[in-house]
Amino acid sequence: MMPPISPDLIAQQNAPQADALHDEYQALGRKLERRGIAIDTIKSRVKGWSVAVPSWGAGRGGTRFAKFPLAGEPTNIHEKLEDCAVIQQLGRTTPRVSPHFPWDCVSDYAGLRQEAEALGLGFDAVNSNTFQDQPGQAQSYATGSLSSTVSATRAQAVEHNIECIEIGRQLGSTALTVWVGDGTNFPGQQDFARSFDRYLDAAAQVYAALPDGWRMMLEHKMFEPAFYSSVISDWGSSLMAAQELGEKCKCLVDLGHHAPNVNIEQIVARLHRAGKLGGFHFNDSKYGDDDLDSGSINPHQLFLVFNELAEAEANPRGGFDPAYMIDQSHNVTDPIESMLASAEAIAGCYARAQLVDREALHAAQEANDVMLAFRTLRAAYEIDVGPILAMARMEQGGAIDWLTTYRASQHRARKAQERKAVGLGAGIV
Ligand SMILES: [Mn+2]
Repeated sequence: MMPPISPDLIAQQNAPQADALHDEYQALGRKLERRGIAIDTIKSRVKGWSVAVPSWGAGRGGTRFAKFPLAGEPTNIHEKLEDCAVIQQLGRTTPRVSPHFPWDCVSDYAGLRQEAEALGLGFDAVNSNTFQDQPGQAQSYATGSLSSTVSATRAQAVEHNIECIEIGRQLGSTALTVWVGDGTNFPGQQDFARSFDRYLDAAAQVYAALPDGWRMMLEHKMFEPAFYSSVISDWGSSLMAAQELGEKCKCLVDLGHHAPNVNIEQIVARLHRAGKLGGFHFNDSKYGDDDLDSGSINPHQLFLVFNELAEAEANPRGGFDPAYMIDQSHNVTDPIESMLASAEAIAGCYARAQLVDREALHAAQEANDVMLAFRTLRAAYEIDVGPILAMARMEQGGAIDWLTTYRASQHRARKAQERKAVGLGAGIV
């Protein structure tokens, strides 16, 4: 299968920029060398680091109010894979796609896996969906799903999750991410303890179906669609559930799913301490679960999260293997451009966290030298790692300037001729 973007076009776009990039890379290399850091080592780590993209992120998202479709937007998993391949071709950081069911259902999963492989892609965690009803569904999730008071509804939600595991097995995935919208809108609507019990009982049936080597990741969210209480509302509830369910169950942190101003980097450190840090959903937020592009609002917070991840990696306490995924809603941009920008922002924070002088930081922490500890951390954040990321991309066949190259490819305009128009329905929020 031909890659969606011509490698010749990428090379042609890179050529006039290569000299400047080498110059900037070498200048940054000299700067880092004075701090005792070998730039090529950081570049190698960047090349070895990756983040998954969600299949639903390839389309225009929406808010609760509206969705503005884009001409040439993908309308099925095959077209979504094609766009994800463009993101990977140009950015070289996103080799895996996280599918979502039932939207990505097909009749032949072995064929879908081959199709992805031919595009240079693999599959990451599978995501179940019990937060909305599907046509023809026997039980409604209006009363909740895994925590519903209706036993037939809980059974249906369990069955759907087990079906997702089976699909994931065929796709080469090794993780199931479970987010439930279960909760209440009124005080007194449900009993907090009994709804948690019901959730745990149903989740245990899903857990029991996990194949060897699989993980089940619980994604907490404070509010929305339930606005008074959510069953798995925060990292405390998530941790309690993961500890009760067992070794294969971990907690997943979506950056937009917390109360405003919560110290997310500390949550990361706590979950790692408990051996329950399963993975991340990256996005950014100004007010709530805004699902804005990663690093677009608060890049410093993203850096601080990666600083904790670097600490965790250096001190694995029996295991460190978090699953990284972008989880955003692209309402006003081309999703390919947004995911390329986000992947670059996330990889940039990963790279900066590698530049922290950990020995100096730990020494300053032990000596209670507050300003030195702060300055040591901040010094890494202030370094422009752009040349490292661009060099890593170019050496792997990606684009130095992914935005200009993507636009020069006319990919979206070509797809607008080939693909059927997308409907005006509300997006996934
Ligand atoms: Mn998420």
